[in-house]
Amino acid sequence: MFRYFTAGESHGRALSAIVDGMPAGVPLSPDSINRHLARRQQGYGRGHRMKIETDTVDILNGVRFGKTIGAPITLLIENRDWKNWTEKMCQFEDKSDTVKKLHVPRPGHADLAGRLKYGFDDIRPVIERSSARETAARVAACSVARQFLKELGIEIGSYLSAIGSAIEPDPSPALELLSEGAEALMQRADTSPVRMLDKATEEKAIALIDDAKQRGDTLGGIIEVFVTGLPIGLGSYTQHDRKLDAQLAAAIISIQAVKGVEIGTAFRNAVSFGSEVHDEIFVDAHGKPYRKTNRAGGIEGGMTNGEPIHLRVAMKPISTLMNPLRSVNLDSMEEELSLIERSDACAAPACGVIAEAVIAPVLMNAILEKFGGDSLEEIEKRVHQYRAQLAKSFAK
Ligand code: EPS
Repeated sequence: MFRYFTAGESHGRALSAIVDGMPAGVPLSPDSINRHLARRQQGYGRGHRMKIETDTVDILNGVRFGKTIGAPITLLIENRDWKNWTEKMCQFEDKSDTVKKLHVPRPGHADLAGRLKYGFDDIRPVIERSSARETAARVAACSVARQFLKELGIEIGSYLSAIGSAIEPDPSPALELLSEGAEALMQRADTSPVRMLDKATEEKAIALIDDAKQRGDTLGGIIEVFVTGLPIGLGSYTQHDRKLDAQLAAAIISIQAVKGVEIGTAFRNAVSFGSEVHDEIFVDAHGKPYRKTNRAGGIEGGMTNGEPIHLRVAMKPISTLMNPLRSVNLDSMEEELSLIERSDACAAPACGVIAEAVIAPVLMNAILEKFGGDSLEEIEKRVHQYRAQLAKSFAK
C-alpha cells in the first residue's frame, strides 16, 4: 500500500514528506518531481511568495541507480523564505515577548477553530501549518505515485473551466485531446496562464483577477480533472470503503480551500431524467463495450468502467483578503477587521496541479489492491495479463 505523510510549516526551514509502499524498479529522478513542483508555482494571480521560492526536491533515500528499491523515500523541499522568518519562526528560543501576536481570525480560514482547539494565544502557529504551502510537499509525494502510474500508461491531467464568473463553454472542443491521453490535455492547459482552454474565457478570467487584486479581493474556480488509461474494474461495489469514487472524493476534498467535488456531471444529472443521464453502452469493432457519452465520469458502482475518470473540483476564493472582512479580536473580544497575511488573489490554476497529484496515490492503491506485487515488473505483467484476458473475452 502506498502511503505518505507531509511535515513542515509555511515559513519554517523546509517541507518534507515520507513516502512508503513504493514498489521496486520505478524510474525516479528529482526532475520527474520538480516538473510538477514548477507547474504548481505557476498561474496568474499568485502572490509575492512564488517569486521568492523555486521549489525543488531533494530525494534523500529509497532510490538506487535511478530506480526505486521498494524502500521508504524521504523528500525535502527547502523554504527559501525561511531566512526572512528566523525571528517569527524561531524554533528553540522563546521570542513570544518580542514577536507580534495575531489575534483576529480570517473568516473562511482555519484561524478561529485552530487557535481555540490548540489553546494558542496567537494565530501564527495555525496559519503556518494550515497554509496551502503544504501542497508543495504533497505534490512532491504524490508525483512519486504518478510516476508509477505513468509506467502503466495511466495519465492524469486537468484544466480550469471557471475562475469567478469567467466560465468556459461546455463541453470544451479541446476535450478531443483526451484521445491522446490526459497529459496532452494537461500540456495544452499549461500553455495558458490560468490553465484554461478557451481564449476568450482566459482573457475574461485574467481581467477578473486583475480587478479582484485591485480591490483587495480573491477568486476561486472550478477544475476539471481527467485520468486516462485505467483498466476496467478498479475499486469495488462490495464495500463502502472500497468504492473508488468515495476514495477519490476524499483525496480531493483534503486540498486546502476545496469545498466540493463532483464525479462526472453529477449535479446536472441530479436534475435531469434518467434517459438524459446514463451513458448507453455500444460495442466497437473489436467487440469492446464503449460509451458515446461520459456523464458518469468513468465510474459506475464504485469501479472504473473503461471511460476516462472525470472529476470536477470546486475551490473557494482564498480567505486572506487584502480588503479584510469583519471578525473578532480573540484577545480583547472586540469586533475588528480580520488579519492580513501575504497571499494570492487567485490560486485556482495551482489547485489543478494539486488535484492531479492527490488522486495518484488513490489510483495507485486501486492497482495494487487488484494486482498486488512488489516490483514494477511483477505488477506490469499482471496488468498486461488482465488486459489480454479482457480483450480475449471481447473477441468471442
Ligand atoms: C503558498 C504559499 C503561501 C501563500 C499561499 C500558497 O505563502 P505566503 O503565505 O508566504 O505568501 O502564497 O498560501 C495561502 C493562500 C494560504 O491560505 O495559506 C504556496 O506555496 O502555494
